[in-house]
Amino acid sequence: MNVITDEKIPNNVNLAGDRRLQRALEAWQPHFLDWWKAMGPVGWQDKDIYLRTAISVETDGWAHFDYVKMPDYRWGIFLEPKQDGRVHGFGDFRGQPVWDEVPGEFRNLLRRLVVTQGDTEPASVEQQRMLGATAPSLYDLRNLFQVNVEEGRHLWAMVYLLHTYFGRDGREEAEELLARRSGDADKPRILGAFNEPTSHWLSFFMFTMFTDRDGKYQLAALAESGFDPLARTCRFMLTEEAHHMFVGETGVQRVVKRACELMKQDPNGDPRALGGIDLPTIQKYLNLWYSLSLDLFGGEVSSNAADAFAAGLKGRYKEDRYDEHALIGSVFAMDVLRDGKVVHEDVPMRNALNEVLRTEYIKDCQRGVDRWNKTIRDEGIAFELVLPSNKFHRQIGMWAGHCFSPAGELLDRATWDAKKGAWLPNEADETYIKSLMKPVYEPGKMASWIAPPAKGINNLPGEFQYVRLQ
Ligand code: BYC
Repeated sequence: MNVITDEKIPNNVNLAGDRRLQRALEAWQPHFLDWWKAMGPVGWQDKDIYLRTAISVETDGWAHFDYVKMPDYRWGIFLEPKQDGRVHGFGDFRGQPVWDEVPGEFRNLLRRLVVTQGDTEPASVEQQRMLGATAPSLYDLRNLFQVNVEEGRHLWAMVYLLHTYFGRDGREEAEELLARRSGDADKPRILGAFNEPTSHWLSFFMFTMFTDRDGKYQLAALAESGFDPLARTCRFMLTEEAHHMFVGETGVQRVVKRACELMKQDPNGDPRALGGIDLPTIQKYLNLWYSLSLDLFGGEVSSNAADAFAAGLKGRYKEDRYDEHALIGSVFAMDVLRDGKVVHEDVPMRNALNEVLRTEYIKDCQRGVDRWNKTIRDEGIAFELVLPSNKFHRQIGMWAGHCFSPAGELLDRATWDAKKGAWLPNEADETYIKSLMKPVYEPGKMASWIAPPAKGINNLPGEFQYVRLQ
C-alpha cells in the first residue's frame, strides 16, 4: 500500500476495505470542500497551479509535479508502511509492542494531541487566504498555494485518524476542525499563533520559517509515538514540511539580500527609499514570529508533557539519539522565575519536556539565522540579525505576564511599554510593509523588496509560468 489509489478519496490505507469508514469520510469530504472554497485561497480556485502532489510514500518518486486546480488537488491519506516488530521507544511502556488501537486509559490525551495538531492545519490556510492578491512573483504565488494544499492534506491525515480510531467523538471533532476560525472572537483556533493575522508576505515568510518549524518539531515528537498510526502519519507529513520551511527561510533570505542591495544603492543607505524593507524592520518581524512560535511548545514545566511521555504518546525530537528513555530521576536545568528573580534550577526531566523540545527548536532556528547573517556579510553590510531571548514577548508559560527585553533582561511595565515599538512591529511598520504589497504576476519578474530565488521549482527556469493567469 505504498502508492495512492485513484478513488473518490485517494488513499494508501485500503479505504475500500472498510465501508463504514469510507462512508464516514465521504460524508466529511463535501464539508471539507465547502470549507476550502469559503476559507481557502481567495481568487485562485479556478486557475491552473504548478503543484507537487504526493502520490506514494516511497522515499524516491513520491512527488508528482503538474498543473492542477486547487479544489481538484488529490489530498490523499497516507500512512507510512508499518514496521514489523516496532516497540515503544520511551516512557513507561518501552520495549512493549506499539499499539494499533487507542488504549482506553489514554484516549482523551491522545485525542487532544491529534485535535491540537489537526487544528493548526486549516488555521494556517485561513491565516494566509488573502495573500494571493499581493504575491511578489508567480514563483512565490505558487509556493504559497503549495503550502496551502499540503496543510489541507495534513488536515485530511488527522481527520483520518479521528474517524478511524475515535468513533463518534472523533467524527464530532473532525466537524469542529472545520468550524473554528483563525482569529474569530467566539470560535478561535486552539493555539495562539494560529489566531494571529498573517496579513502580508513578510509575515508569511516569518510564519513558514518559525511557525512551520514548530510543526517540524511537534510532528517529529509525535512520529515517535507508541500509537503506531499517529507515528506513521506524522512521518510522512514531515516529508512535506521541509518545503514549507524552505519557503520561509529562503523567502526571508531573499528579502534580506534585497535590503542589502538597496542599502548600497541608496545614497543614504536606506532601502525604504527604494521600495525595500530595512534590516531593523526585518528584525522586528523576526522577534514577533519567533516569540509567537516559542509559545507553541507549551509551558516550560508541564504535567501534560510528562503524561504524554510516560504514556508513550509523544517523545522527544529524534528519541533514538538519546541513551536514556525512561527519564525517571533525571533532571533538566533551566531558567525559572522565583520571587521575581530569574534563577537556574533543576526540573524533573519528564516535566521539562516542552522545554527540551523548545531547546532543540531554538538551535535549529539559530542555524537559519546564521545563514541569513552570512547573506548580509556576503553583501558587505555590517548588521547582524539575532534571535531574541526565549523570555521575550511570551504569552504562554512561566515568562508570560512578565516583561523582558530581547536580550532577556527583566523590565518593569513602563519601560516595556516605552520600548516595545522598537522591538516589535508597530502600526507604522505594518502600514509601510502593506504599502509594498503590490502583485507582480509577470513570469520571472520580482517585486522591488525581494531578490529572485537561486533556482526555480523542480529545476524549472525562473520565468516559468508557475500559475496560469487566464
Ligand atoms: N496557545 O501543559 P501546557 C504545525 C494550553 S505546528 C494556546 O503548558 P502542553 C503547523 C494547553 O493546550 C505544530 N494555548 O502545554 C505549523 C493547555 O490547555 P488545557 C502543532 C496553549 O499541553 C504551521 C494549557 O495551555 N502541533 O503543525 O504540554 C502551519 C497548559 O498546557 C498554548 C502540536 O502542537 C498555546 N501556544 O503543550 C501548519 C502538537 N500552549 O489542556 C501547521 C500537539 C499550551 O489546560 N500538541 N496551551 O486546556 C501538543 O503537543 C501540546 O498540546 C502543546 C501544548 C505542545 C501545544
